[in-house]
Amino acid sequence: MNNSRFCRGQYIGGQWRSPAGSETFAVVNPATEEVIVNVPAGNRDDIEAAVSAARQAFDSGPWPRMSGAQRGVCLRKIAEIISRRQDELAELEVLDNGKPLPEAQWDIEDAAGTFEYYAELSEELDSSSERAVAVPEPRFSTTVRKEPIGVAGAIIPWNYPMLMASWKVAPALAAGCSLVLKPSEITPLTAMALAEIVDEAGLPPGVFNMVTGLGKDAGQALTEHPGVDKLAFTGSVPTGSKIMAVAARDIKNISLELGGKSPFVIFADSDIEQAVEWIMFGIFWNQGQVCSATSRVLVEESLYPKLMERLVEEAEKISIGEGNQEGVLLGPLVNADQYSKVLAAIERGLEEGAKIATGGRRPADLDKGYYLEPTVFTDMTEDSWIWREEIFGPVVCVKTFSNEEEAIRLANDSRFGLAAAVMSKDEQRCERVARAFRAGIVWVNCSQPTFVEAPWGGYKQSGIGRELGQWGLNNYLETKQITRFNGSEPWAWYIK
Ligand code: TXE
Repeated sequence: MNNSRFCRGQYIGGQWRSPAGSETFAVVNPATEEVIVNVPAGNRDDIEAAVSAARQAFDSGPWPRMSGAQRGVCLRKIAEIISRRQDELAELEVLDNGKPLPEAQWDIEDAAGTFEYYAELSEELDSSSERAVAVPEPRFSTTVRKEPIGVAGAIIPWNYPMLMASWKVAPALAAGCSLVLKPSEITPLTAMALAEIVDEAGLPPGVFNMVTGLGKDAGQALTEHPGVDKLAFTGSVPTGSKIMAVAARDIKNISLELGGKSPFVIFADSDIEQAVEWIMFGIFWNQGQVCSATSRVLVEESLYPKLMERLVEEAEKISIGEGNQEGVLLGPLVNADQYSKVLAAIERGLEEGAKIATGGRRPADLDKGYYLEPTVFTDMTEDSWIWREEIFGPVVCVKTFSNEEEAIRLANDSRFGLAAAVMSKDEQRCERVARAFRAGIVWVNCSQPTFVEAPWGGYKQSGIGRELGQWGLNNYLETKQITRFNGSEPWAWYIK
């Protein structure tokens, strides 16, 4: 692999610029624990340059003034290039994040699909961004316009590097914003490739900028910068909370997509094979490093023994290894920190008295890389740490319930509210439970399917706002009313 392209600096104002400082950080392959490349650690000066380029592009450049259709052409071009480079991008994602190749391929396809979808929404803006609203005074007429919000700062995590970038970059561009993207320092490679792609697509300089760097430096500087109008963040609750506090200082618009501890309620009339399949998809996909992972499984008592037997059997069959090996379904966790965090959570679960039905250890045949067996916990108490907190690994907690009311109570008893799932052959019961869940994303008889057309985001501490669909576009739009006086006489109060 040609690594020198990852060392050339930051993408600012339509070109690769030497970094302001000389600091770098190591990007590590989680399957081998070897350093892939050292990447520039952007600092406050890099962010200053990037925001100022974005500001100029927004305040006086062509992008926000173009028609939605013209912007749509550029977005489609980006989608095309992503599709053309799909194999290379997927391999990069495997190297950087560790996920199995078929999952990475899926992510890259979805990223291209996201740009295509927002190209359409951008085109639609030409006819939908201005509309009249009826006001009761005949001498006045009012129209409401949707306008781009300005310069966006997009801060993204490491679990779906390319896809999370596309969920923010595509709608921001469609709306007419310019932006600065700050990828996670753990997985910056596909964001750098995205800068190459945007460059090839020929966007006006400064519309898209990308700065690699640590959260505490580049991330913090971007959050604090007064030239940023909107912050879009996906990541942990503590970092989201810090960003919200900083944004409060100058009343920046924010959207936050944070963690979860999502429940999956399975009633006794469910098909066991289907239930096991969806449970595994809900917690072992992407090594369980999924914000919406259904990591708390609630099973009706009478189904529990049989379901546990099948779940353990199937979990033990999962092939674990390097993401680029054929047939591998579970790769390594993303880095040493995440690995020790998940191992510590398992330790804590055992100390709390919970039991491991399967997993919980490094696979015997893999002595390098951040590998962990798929892990199933049982017998945890309602107030235990592992039942209540996000682990962000291939670790599922299974608990029983005796009736619908108890299932709903246990499901909703969480500070999070990102996703929730229910399974039963009784459609009416599924509807009742779906409505009772306090969560932004609800799945019935499945777990995890995600569509770019539907809103994505959480209740409670899982975040603020929604990504994807029309809601994702609205994140980057301001609303302006223009009210016109059409009367011939003066307005009334002072001149009689
Ligand atoms: O997240 P952070 P980390 C959860 C998961 C994981 C934990 C920690 O539980 O174990 O978060 O992961 C940038 N100002 N999720 O440490 O810190 C940082 O550089 C501005 C859930 O990676 O939230 C990165 O780009 N930015 C999540 C991004 O924030 C800052 C996905 C996310 O990092 C910053 C990932 C600061 N002060 C982890 N500090 C999900 N919801 O899907 C850090 N950053």
